[in-house]
Amino acid sequence: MLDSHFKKEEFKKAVKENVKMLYRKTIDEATQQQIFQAVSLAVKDVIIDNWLATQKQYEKDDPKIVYYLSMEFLMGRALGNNLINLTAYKEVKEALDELGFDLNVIEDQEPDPALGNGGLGRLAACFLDSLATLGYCAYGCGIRYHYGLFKQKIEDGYQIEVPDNWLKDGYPFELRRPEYAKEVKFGGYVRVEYDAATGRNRFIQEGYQSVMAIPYDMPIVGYNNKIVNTLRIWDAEPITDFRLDLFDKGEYHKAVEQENLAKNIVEVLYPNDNHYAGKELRLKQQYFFISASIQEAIAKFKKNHDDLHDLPKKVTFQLNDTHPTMTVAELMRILLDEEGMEWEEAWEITTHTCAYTNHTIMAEALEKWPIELFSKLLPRVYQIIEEINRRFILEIQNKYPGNQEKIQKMAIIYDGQVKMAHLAIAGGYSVNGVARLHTEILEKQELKDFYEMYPEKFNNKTNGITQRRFLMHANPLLADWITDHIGDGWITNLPELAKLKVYADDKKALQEFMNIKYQNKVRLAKYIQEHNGIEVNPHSIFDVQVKRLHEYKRQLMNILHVMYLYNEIKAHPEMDFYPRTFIFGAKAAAGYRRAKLTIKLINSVADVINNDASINGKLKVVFIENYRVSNAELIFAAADVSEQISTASKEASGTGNMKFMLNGAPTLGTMDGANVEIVEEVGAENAFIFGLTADQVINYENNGGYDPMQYFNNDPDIRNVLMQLINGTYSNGDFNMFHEIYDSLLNTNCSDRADTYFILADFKSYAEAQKRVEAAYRDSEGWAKMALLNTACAGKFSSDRTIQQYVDEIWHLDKVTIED
Ligand code: AZC
Repeated sequence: MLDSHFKKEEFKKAVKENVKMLYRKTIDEATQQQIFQAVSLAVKDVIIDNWLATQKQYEKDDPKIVYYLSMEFLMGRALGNNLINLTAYKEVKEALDELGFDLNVIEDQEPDPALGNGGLGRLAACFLDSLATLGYCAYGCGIRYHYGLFKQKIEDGYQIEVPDNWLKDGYPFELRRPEYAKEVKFGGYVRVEYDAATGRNRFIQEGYQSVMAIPYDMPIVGYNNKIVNTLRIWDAEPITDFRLDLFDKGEYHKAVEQENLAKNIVEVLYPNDNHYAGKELRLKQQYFFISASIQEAIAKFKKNHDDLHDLPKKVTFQLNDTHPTMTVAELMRILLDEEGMEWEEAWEITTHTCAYTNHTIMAEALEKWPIELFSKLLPRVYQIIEEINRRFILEIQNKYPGNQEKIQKMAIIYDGQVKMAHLAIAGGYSVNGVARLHTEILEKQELKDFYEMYPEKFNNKTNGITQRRFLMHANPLLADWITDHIGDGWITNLPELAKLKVYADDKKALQEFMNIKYQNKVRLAKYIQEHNGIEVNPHSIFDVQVKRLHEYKRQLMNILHVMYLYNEIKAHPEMDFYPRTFIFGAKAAAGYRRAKLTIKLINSVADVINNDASINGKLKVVFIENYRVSNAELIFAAADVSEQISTASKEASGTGNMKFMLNGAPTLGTMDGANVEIVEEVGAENAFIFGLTADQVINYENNGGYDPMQYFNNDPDIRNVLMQLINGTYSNGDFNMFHEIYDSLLNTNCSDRADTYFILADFKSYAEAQKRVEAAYRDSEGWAKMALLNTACAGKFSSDRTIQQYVDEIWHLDKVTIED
């Protein structure tokens, strides 16, 4: 493609024209940022034609639509990805070369849109890519946060959060669509009015404040198929025109409040991953984007269908975790209050249109809103939820007569709280987990009662990632090598990677494969040198853990093990030790104290070890600042070892694990999340598995029987490392600095359970697995084979496969092709 559209000379001309039009400059006067804007505009021009054509085709075919509703879309940069999917990357690179610019440098000018925290938001982004590539009609619906996830700076080893003003230079790929604006109402009260004509009550919200939701559309380019879908993110603006009456009435204060509401609501993304903070503004954000999205979806449906009873045939609302669960109530509100339906028919439509994905079993992530807050902010929606709850409890009583415990455990409103997961399950037709193990735990443990009541709703959809970004764009050397060997079918059919297996014993191929890894390591080493001022040896083992910082992900176990290795090397200087570089990248939620202290610990350990000349550079520790999608791409391509070491049962799936595997890094991990399926695909001999199983962990938890002190007492290595947390080894003699971490493991001083995440229980088994890694790496041919097999067996983990399963088993969408 771009085939017919893309002509190099025309493109160059367009870039020059754009620079002139936008900045009144010639291209040699323009800054790199200005060139980026001009190039993006030229690319957008091509995209817009396809976008229009896609729209036309959808109007003609009237396919079923999925609305992927998500508080988070962690898109990463668009320019490179769009060029890849337009199959114009190489041509544009050449064209820019001829103009004297380096496409990589131009790409680096783009802000990295971080409208998400971690796995959940990045999954949404991969799904959009796959939906467009597979030719399904899909809209991503979210929020246009003015500030994305904070930028991380490290100062004196501590994380500092800096605002991410990603819109400051203007974002060339977005399109403002004021003609689709929607009003969203908050607060006030509900007046009930009897309507004699229909014999029914009408519910009218009065005394409310409202904001205008203004959509911005971003194109989602499918791979080589001319399809361009839409990510629609909503901005908020005050309704000045509507509410001038308030000024007139002298209600100045109210009018200003309303202005502020609009300003605040979309200001910033909450920086929590897997954690519920219960802030009122967050609830406003949720209702804001859901109300706007559902209103728009219904308006669109009504444009070319006249019977809303057909909605489930034409529309699915997929709820990305419980954050968009308001959908259930908002859809009911529209059907009841605006469309005048009876409860039963509205409920029938709603429960066949909504579907829910669960992404975690972490209790602290469960959304439970106090009814006081909820009912004040959303009086009518709350009434509807009360009625849903009343009827749901009747259903429970019907099924389990006299069983009060069931009601207590399953009610949507209980103990003064609205339980969003319960609403999502009761109000939808599908509940899915994100990896096989995770879905099993949901069914047997976390959502057991719901599973027993509605087994038919439950299903698994193991996560996936897009190979277009995480192999083609992230690792062009490997992508080209693969295409040279097995053709380019893998780009849209990842299981074709299995054809690489025939090279597992081919010395030349293995050498080439590892040579590419080496070049990627050199590329990352350069980045680390530039950004951290640390020199790392590209011949050392690159052992990488990059993901959000969370206790359950156990970055702490990793760094404690590094401390242990360092002790070993110091104690046995003669010991044969293969050089290792431990690479970390992680943001901690701004208010997560212990996670931030873990970052400080990693940096402190790095300081001591990296500056100890006596170990001859055998060990290096690097904390990469501001881990995000753009540098992740460099990191995955360069990794030798993929650290996936969460406490078994806690990581719902993980998707970083898949990105490493795809780029030829074996997994060092627990039997958790999708690791289980990774091992199943690649074989246990091509991964390094250790630690307690999910069953063992759950068993300990249910029976309260784990005692970390026994490991501390009986294992001198563990004791030694833990003591170094409180004897100043890594804190210039400050005994207090890391005391909290020490306490958290042994519960000498803290309120929660000791070592909640079983670090001491798994420590020795982890250290032993690390020894196996080292031994395996020494056998360079054996390692090369293992690395290559990881890539060859990654076929299952494409988000194309995941999306096809959602389509076949939940959404039932129609495939669309663009007619020329
Ligand atoms: C994450 C899970 O922690 C991660 O294991 C999974 O791969 C990812 O979702 C995508 O499914 N969950 C979250 O980021 N957040 C919440 C609230 O679950």
